[in-house]
Amino acid sequence: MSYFPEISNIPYEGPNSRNPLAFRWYNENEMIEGKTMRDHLRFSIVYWHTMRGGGSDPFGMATAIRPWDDGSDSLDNALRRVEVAFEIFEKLGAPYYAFHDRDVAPEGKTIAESHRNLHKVTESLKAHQQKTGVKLLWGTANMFSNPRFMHGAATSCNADVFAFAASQVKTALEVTKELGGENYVFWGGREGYMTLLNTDMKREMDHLGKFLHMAVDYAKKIGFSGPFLIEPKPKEPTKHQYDSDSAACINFLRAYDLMPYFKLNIETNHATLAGHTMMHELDYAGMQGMLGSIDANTGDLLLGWDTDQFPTDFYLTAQCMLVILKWGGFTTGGVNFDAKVRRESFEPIDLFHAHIGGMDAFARGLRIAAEVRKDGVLSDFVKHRYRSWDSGIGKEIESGRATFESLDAYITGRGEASTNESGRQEMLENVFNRYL
Ligand code: XLS
Ligand code: NI
Ligand code: NI
Repeated sequence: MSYFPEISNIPYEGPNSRNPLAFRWYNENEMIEGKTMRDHLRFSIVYWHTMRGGGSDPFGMATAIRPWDDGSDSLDNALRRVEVAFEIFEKLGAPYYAFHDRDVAPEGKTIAESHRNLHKVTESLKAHQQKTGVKLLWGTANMFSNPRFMHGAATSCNADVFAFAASQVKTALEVTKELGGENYVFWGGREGYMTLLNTDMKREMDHLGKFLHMAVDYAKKIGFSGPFLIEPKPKEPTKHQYDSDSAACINFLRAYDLMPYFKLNIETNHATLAGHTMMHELDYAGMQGMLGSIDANTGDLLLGWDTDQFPTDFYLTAQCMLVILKWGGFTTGGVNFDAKVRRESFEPIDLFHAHIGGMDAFARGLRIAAEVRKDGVLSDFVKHRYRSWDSGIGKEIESGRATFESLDAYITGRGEASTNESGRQEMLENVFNRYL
């Protein structure tokens, strides 16, 4: 049975197509830099927004009442959603999806019942994966919605809540492994604080370090080898989230000896909430070998919260892809659309338009980035800009032979530094625009 009989598999029709249900840029088998577009982009659809988002906001209830969803918390309803989800994944030609435990299966009255529900739905997810070839990019546990997590999960002041979270992640890891998930994500929704007046930050962060080590140990035990990913976000829901940006996460991982097991899952809208560009966050992670995956979306620069909109801006996607390609592209990660349709876009077909737009925006971004790299104008400029480090005094400093005394003698002999050159930002922006 089909839930979208009027929609066929979305075809690639090329840039001149006027068909809103076709790709204009995403041609999955086309080769770019020696790899298919499918393998470069590794698109993934999220269960939480696409299957569970209804458009409710602090001022009103859900607007998107899905015809297949009876609104109940029953297992039957959860299992029906799986059918719908895989029809969407398949018709869009997305090779991956991602979910939280509570997106796919209802929470029970006890934790044992919740685990049973999750295992039950996992059987169906597995069968659908086998039937369609769609794979799991990552699994995660929702440890932020239920009121028990009001003070945090691994960083709660209540040790029982820590234990509850541990049990939840243990099961989520088992399920992710069972489904062949390629990564496991931690987004610390409530891992942070509102006021230091009631918070022992040192103790909370130590607990978080312990928690993640337990996850690493358990993953080893059950043979889950995919990397763990931390998803930085600076605020919302808490005022100070511990995993605030790439630099803070990497510092935390290094301080708690977790570097070998973790990478980052970087989200565009979280980068901008942190006061950074997405490119900065990607480059910072990339230079430390910590770029794992991305949550592709975009924020509204006029609104100061996580609006999770679908990315449509080629300038943004081209710059993202330029940094991602620079650091070697994805291995286990991918372009995961952590994005939701607007509250006003309440019809099921809007889910298709949204994903087609996001996939095309990243496909176009990939094409642009590859052209920029092929011509090499930008990378040549950067290389040339740093040429004073390739020989002479620069080379001596980089190779570790220079000291304050030797540099003092060198510059005293010359009397003044050599003349600076323009950074040419405006010219480079014009060069970049040639490729758009
Ligand atoms: C919320 C986060 C969340 C994670 C998964 O802002 O983006 O959706 O991606 O827990
Ligand atoms: Ni996210
Ligand atoms: Ni987000």
